[in-house]
Amino acid sequence: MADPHRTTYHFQPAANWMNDPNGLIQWKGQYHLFYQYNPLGAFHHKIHCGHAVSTDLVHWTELPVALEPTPGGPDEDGCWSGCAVNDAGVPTLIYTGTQASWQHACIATSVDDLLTWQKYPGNPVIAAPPAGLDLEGFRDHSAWKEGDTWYQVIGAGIKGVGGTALLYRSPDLRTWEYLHPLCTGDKRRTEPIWTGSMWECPDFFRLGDRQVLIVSVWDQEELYYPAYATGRYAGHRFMPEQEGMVDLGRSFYAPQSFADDRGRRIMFGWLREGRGGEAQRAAGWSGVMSLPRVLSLRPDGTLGMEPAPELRVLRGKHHHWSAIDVTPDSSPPLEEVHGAHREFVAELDVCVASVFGLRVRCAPDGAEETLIVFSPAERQLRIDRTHSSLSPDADDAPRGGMVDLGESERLKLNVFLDGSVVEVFANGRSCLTERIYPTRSDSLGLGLLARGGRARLSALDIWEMGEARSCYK
Ligand code: DQQ
Repeated sequence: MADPHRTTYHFQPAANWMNDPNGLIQWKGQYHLFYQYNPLGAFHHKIHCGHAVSTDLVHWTELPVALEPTPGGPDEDGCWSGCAVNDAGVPTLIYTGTQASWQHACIATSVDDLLTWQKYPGNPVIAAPPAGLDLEGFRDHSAWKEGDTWYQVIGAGIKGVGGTALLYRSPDLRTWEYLHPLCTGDKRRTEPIWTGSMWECPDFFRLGDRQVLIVSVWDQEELYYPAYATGRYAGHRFMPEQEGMVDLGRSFYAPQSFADDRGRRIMFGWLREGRGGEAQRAAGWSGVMSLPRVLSLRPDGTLGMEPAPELRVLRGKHHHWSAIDVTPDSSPPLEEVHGAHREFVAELDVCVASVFGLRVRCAPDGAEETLIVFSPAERQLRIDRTHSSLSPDADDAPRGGMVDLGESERLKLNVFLDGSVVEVFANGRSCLTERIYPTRSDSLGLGLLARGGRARLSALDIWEMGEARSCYK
């Protein structure tokens, strides 16, 4: 029987462990997705660089592994996260080689349109962190070119201070000179968001008339969430102006973005599991890639995020309702659209209710159900997983945060349900992604809920989603 927790339209390899997206690049019309991958099983170990391609961001073909650790080499214990650049026609990966406790920058190039990769014999190109800094971690790369000069930032933490992105420059991607921290956080500061003691996977890019820095917040061996800052970049220093969460959940992590040939900035993130290691090994797989998110800069300097419109190709049978009233005692029956792989668009018109929500993956007797709920007074969007799974192993922590709606702005939810993934986009700017593991094969029900009053939806659209099965070579 097919594994009900696997996705049918989010990318995931056929089996084994996957984590961060790496080296995202569009090359000769094809989108390339590299990712952290362990071909030996569903656990993080001796990480290789997996590879998949797509012509539409939706249907992916898994290709042979792009990089594997070289015994005795500077990446013998893992080819960790990095980015891809076009070096005057030469595709080049900049990644972190790990060797025991060492983390150092390595590069590899391809002469056959990214299919096979040759490691630079002079690796590592940056053998050690800069002298004089007491650092926690030294890994993950975001590179760009200014004139004839390459720049990159490497994620780290300055002990006792906070996360940092260390700036380097190079004439040729092979010799690098350390400049200074591009930007450093303060681990004691909690507002507007806490950014931990070390930053993984920095991603630094231009968006509109601002520069954006996204980092994944790490602290004492724990992975938290990606945070973003938009601001000014001058004198090779970054001055944040607006800061926020990239996703209000705790599954989406280590995102990376790239510019496509239409000038869009597209981001993918790793959707971490919400169940224990044993369950992951037993399933034979771990990790899912998020849907592609198109980024934009909003007028107030915050980050906008929408699902890539290419995903609409997956929309199958369509169900539409308009002007729906939901009260604590009655809501329209949605039996005909039950399922585990659906897209919803719900537009809230009037909400007198204290809580409005969608119920997904519900068992007929209510033993399992997941709630995606919005409280208008606090403008809080949450996923309530208290009853998502009868399994004691499944993470049931509530997750969520504020969707900062304007005075007369109405909530518009775009929800993607795909096996164990719930990925929510709210009003083109807030995302909330979590993993759920219903145990019962009949936990497929969908519904609406209102508490403490009436809610009216101006429209509800639900699509049965087609499969974007990856092909395997
Ligand atoms: N994953 C990689 C690291 C990175 C971390 C290792 C973030 O390079 O810091 O698999 O999830």
